[in-house]
Amino acid sequence: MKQSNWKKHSVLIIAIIATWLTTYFSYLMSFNLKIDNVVQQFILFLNPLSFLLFVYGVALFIKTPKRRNVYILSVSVITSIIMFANAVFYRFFSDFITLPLLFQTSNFKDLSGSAFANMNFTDLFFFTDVVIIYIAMKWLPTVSEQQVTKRQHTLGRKLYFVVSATILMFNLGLAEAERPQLLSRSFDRELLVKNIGAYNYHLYDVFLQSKSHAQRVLADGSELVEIQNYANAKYAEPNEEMFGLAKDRNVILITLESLQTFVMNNTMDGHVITPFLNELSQDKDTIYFPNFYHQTGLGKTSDSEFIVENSLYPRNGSAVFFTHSGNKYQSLSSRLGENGYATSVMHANNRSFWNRDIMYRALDIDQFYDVASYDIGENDAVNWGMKDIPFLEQSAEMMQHFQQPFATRMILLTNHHPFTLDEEDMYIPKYTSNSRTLNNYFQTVRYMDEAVKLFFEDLKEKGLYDNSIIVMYGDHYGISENHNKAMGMYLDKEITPYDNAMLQKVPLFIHIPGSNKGEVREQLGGQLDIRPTLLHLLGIESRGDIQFGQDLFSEDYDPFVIFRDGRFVTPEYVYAHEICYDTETGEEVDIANCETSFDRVSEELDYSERLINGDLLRFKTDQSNGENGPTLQDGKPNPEIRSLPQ
Ligand code: GP9
Ligand code: MN
Repeated sequence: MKQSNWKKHSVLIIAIIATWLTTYFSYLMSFNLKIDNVVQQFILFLNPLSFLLFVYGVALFIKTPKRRNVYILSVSVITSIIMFANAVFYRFFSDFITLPLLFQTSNFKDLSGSAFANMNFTDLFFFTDVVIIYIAMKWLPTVSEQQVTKRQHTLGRKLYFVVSATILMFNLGLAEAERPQLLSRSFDRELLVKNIGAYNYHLYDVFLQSKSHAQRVLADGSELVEIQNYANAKYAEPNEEMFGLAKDRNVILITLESLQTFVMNNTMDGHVITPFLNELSQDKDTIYFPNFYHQTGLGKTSDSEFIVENSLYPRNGSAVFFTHSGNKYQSLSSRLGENGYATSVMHANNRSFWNRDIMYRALDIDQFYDVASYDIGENDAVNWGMKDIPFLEQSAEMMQHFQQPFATRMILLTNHHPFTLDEEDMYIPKYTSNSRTLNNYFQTVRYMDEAVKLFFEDLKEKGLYDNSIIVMYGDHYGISENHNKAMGMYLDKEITPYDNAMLQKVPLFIHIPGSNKGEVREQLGGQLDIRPTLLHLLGIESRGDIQFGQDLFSEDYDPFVIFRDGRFVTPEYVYAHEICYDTETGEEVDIANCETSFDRVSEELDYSERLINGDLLRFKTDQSNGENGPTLQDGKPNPEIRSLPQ
């Protein structure tokens, strides 16, 4: 290009460089990306460039300088917003935004509290490029069109796009060398962003989402056979001693919001954090699982509900409660319903939040006691809504009038980010670290512990205790990786990816009054195991159901926990952030030890994903369970789905 041509495009060049650098520094500032070597650092630096060259390059086709500037400025604003939104999102979810979430606007109102708590003044940094470009436009002289001939124009443009494409190829080549199978194992969004960049990742996400939409349209029953075979092979026979142990009892399944196992049997500045749960974990009637993991993804609480109901993995990169509430499922609730249980969910939030009202129909839940079923007095709400103590108190009240046997899932709310609490509910002081989130967390956990204790007393008083089985589990982490520093201070160690994986442990309590089966069971387990375990305790067969979890009490139980993001834990190894660790010691070991399990992990996650994306359960005809099993056939809506109260 001639001198004049450089001049003519100086705004464009400045724009590309400014956005490129702003993006790169945004990566460094906002995301906790694990970079191991110089090549990875270089890929990270390079990865925004190809996309920016293409998207800014469109300006070369715009003739009028004024319009061209408007276009360039718009691109810079949009890219800045993308990075800014991702950064805010990341602080809460430790993950990157995916397309379906952007369309979940009905949640934005409720999420905004958390979102605002996650914004800083320094976030203006994301718009640095916009300012630079604007100044460049004001100060640099506009060069007229005539100085360059048409031929030079076309040649220059061609060269520009050839260079852009070459950079893209170079980037992909480097990424593939660094991380083989990058695109086929795309459940790890961090890897994608690290290697192909945030913008290309979003494009790829659009492609994936459209593909999953097409999958449903194109799916037929034949795929189901393979998946059914896999599930059948994985089925673990119930343990004779445990099968039917809680037969005909009421089921009370409590979601302990954001509760992680690290607070159990632990103290904070000398204060016991979970006195009641500690005691319960040692109770003669409680089987407590300290090595049990959540397997949720972006859908968090709703994902945990999905897992417990279906023993399937939630969706990759979106909340299945939103994307697949029209599917056919063979849920825990429908199984219990067939066996004479009155099923319900109790949760003092709007019924439409997380699309619950719609999804609960698909899950065949009889009743949803939402916020409208509760009387929320002046001091009864904090943070996201009704406090756990009055919620559980009023729920126990309602339960007395339930038709028995009943199976109800209760979802707590107070121990939710940003973990705010009224003064009078603080049983212990705050922690002191650089993370307000962690500082508050201990207090809200302590409050929840108190709420559960009072609830147990209430159940006893109301005569509901002896004839029930009470299962409680933590739904997902409360403290994201964003708080590693503060966590490190609390745990008195530097937090590695191994520790982060270990921190995904959530407690599971199976409390069967009068059973005398209490023990602390060290075996591994994950949320997908809850469905088969519970069904078998109630004496309900689950053979033939398509589920990927196993009965935790089965002699054939295979301890292998797969996280939704592809990390996994076995009794020997933990795989996290592309590193293989020894489960016992947390020491790094040769990656080959973990590599042998890669196929298994991909296969299982892929089966689950295909089952959901293709809505394959609509093709299931249930032979194995005889009269017990529902007959799901041709994808027509089930006429017997009971409607939820308005
Ligand atoms: C809100 C509750 C919290 O209804 O389920 O959801 P979460 O943010 O934990 O997914
Ligand atoms: Mn939750």
